Parts: sequence; structure tokens; C-alpha cells
Amino acid sequence: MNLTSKDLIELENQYGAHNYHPLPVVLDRGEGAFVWDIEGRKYFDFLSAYSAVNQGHSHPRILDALVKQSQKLTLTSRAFYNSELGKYEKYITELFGYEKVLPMNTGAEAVETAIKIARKWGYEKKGIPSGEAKILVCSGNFHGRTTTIISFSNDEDARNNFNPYTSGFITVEYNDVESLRLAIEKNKDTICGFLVEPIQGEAGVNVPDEGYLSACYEICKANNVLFIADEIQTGIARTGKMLAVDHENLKPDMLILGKALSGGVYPVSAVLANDEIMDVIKPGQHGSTYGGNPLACAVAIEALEVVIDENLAEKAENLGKIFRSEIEKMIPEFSFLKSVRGKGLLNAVLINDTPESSTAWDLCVEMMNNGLLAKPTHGNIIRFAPPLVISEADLHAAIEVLRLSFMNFKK
Ligand code: IF1
Repeated sequence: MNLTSKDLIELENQYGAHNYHPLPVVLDRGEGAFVWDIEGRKYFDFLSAYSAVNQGHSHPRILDALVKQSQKLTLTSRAFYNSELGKYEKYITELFGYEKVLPMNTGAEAVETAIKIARKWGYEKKGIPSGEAKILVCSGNFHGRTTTIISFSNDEDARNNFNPYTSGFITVEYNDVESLRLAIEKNKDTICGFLVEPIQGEAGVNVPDEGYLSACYEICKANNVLFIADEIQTGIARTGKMLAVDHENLKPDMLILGKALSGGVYPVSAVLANDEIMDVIKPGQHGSTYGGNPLACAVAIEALEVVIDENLAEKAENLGKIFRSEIEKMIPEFSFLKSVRGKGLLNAVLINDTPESSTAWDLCVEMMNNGLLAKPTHGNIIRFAPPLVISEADLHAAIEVLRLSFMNFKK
């Protein structure tokens, strides 16, 4: 039985929980910067699974690592040692310059892990009185979907009726150093950490002012507060450096990675920190059945090596400049385009309309019909984040698809 896109959408609609509102395209195959739908139509992928597929779809080296390891050993649990974990731990810690790594699977789990470590460090190392540890978070944050993480979200859809919430979080204004300074002054002795996205993804590729992150880092240092960077979306070469914090030469006390750590073939996430912080976690105090499994380890090493061998950070930096300058040129031609912003190949186009409007969605449908997939974040922002392996020629071809879509678009 050959199912059509319509049949497959109907199946999801009937049997799956309605927790997403996808564009009406059913993808069946991917290679590099391209995906194909079930009817064989080809599209530029300008979402990259929210930056998980930085290395491109079906990367032969990563698939090879996946297949080879899967034929040998996939999961042992951490009740035993496995022959891949130690090699992976050595590789990733040396690569990012930390003494220890704690392996998990999804991004949200890694964020939860960082929160738990920060609190425990707060009590055991900083001397915060029991039950009083607080973590500073930013307005407009997105760190995942667990009950604790949504407790400090400002997105009503993400939060509403999932209460009661976890306490112990204080929101400061993103991109506002004084807001952080004030919050720390008020609660000096009970704040253990500051959790921040170096560029906010969900908020619409919100790039903070140059120097913001360094200024926050200095304030954290001066007050014995852990600076915790969520690089799940911005890390692994997406913004033109291996890490987005590298743009300001910062070394977070805790670094959270996910998504492209596996090149999009398997859920792999990690928290990195030095011994002084990580050694608060003792046997039995935290873990995960799949965390650190040999398949994940083999895949993650290969996915990171691909990023380095193919100079993907440098590629993202250069191609990002081309993308933004080509979009800049189109802005005066189309009244519904407002501006473009971003870093490397994490970019967004802002639309002249309200966050409640459907303009960004309608434009994405038009782009889809012309062979390019991207997703709105809010009604007036579209994120553009192709796999970093896209060639310069293909990037220019994609920009022509955008131009065509803008020309066809009737607002
Ligand atoms: C969804 C957004 C992106 C993240 C950061 C942690 C996580 C994410 C900075 C959690 C996940 C995803 C999840 C996805 C939508 C998506 C997203 F629009 F919601 F904000 F990418 F921009 N920290 N982001 O961006 O990682 O547990 O999902 O592995 O549908 O929830 P996860």
C-alpha cells in the first residue's frame, strides 16, 4: 500500500497527540542540505531539525559510525563499564577544555542535570542554607519541556495548567547587564547559577549586544555564581564558532550541549564542567539508562570530528554573512520584510506584522510550495538555519527560492 502525504498526515492527526502544528509536508529522505517528501519533491532544509542536523542529513561518516557500533554493542546501562564511553569522555572534555563530562540524551535532560549540579554545588561548596538555592534565568528563555524547566518559562503555551511549578528561579531581563547585577546584589548569598542561551533561539534568534555575555560572566565570577551556558542550539559550529561563547572568548563554568552533538541521528546531550563543580555528583545521585551508551558515544565522536574536519564553523561564519547581506538587499523591495539578524547560519527574518499574525506562517507555506522549508517562531519571525554543509552555490540557489517566494507572496 502506497500512502500519500495526505494519508500520512491523516494518520498523525488521528493517532498522535496534537502537540505540534507542522507544515503540511511529509518528509521521507534527506541528504546534506536537502530533504525529499514522500512524493519525491526536493526541498532545501532551512530548519535542520532546530539545528540538530548541522553536519547535514545522512552524513556518511556519522551513519557509518552508527551502523558499525550498532552491530557491536548499543546499550549496557551504567551498571557496567562500556568500551566506548571512556574514549568519548576523553575526546569531548579535551575538545572543549573541561575536566569532566556528564552524558545524557535529550537537551532538556542536560539542562535539568546542570540545574541539579548547580544547586548541589550551591549547598556543598558555596554554603547556601538548605532549601534556599536560586538560579537566575532570562526573560524569553527556552530550555526544554520538563516541569521544572517550564516553571521558569515566560511562554504561556509552554506553562499554562502544568502547575504547580518548581520554585527557586529568578528571571532577569535578557541582554540587560544591570538587571543581572541587581538580582545578584539582592540575593548574593543564595544564588548558585546564571543559566543563559548565548543567542536566544525560540525568542526569535535574539542576538545580545556585544559584550553582554562577558559582562555577565564577570559579575558571576565576582559573586561566586556559576555561569551556565545552554549551547544546545547555538553550539557545534552553528553560529560561526564551535561555541557561541567563543565569540567573546568565554569559558562557562558549565556548558550544556545537545542536538548537533550527534548530527541528528540519535539523542545525545552532555554537561561539561571542571572537577571542582562536577565532583558534587556521587554514585547514585544522578543518571539515565541511555546516558553514555556506546552507540551515542561512537556517534558523538564522529559527529564532532566531522564538524572539525569539514571546517563547519568557518563555513557557517562565511555563509551566514552572504545570507544576511543577500536578504538585506531584498528588504527594500518587499514591504512585508522588516529586517534580518543572526550569527553564522543561525538567522531570522523579521516580518512587518504582529506576533499574533499568520504572516510568517503563510510565507513559510509559500516557501514550501517553492521548495524551501523553514519554520516561523511567532507570527512575525522566520528562522533560517540550513545544515552547515550547504555549498555556497546551493545557498545562492536557496536565496533565489526565497526571492521567488517573496515575489509570489500576497499579503
Ligand atoms: C520543541 C524552540 C528551538 C533549546 C535550547 C534546550 C532545548 C532546546 C536552547 C531542549 C530545544 C527545540 C525543542 C523543540 C523546538 C526547539 C526550539 F523553538 F522551541 F525554541 F530549537 F528553537 N535548550 N529546542 O533550543 O532540547 O529536550 O528538545 O532535546 O519542539 O520543543 P530537547
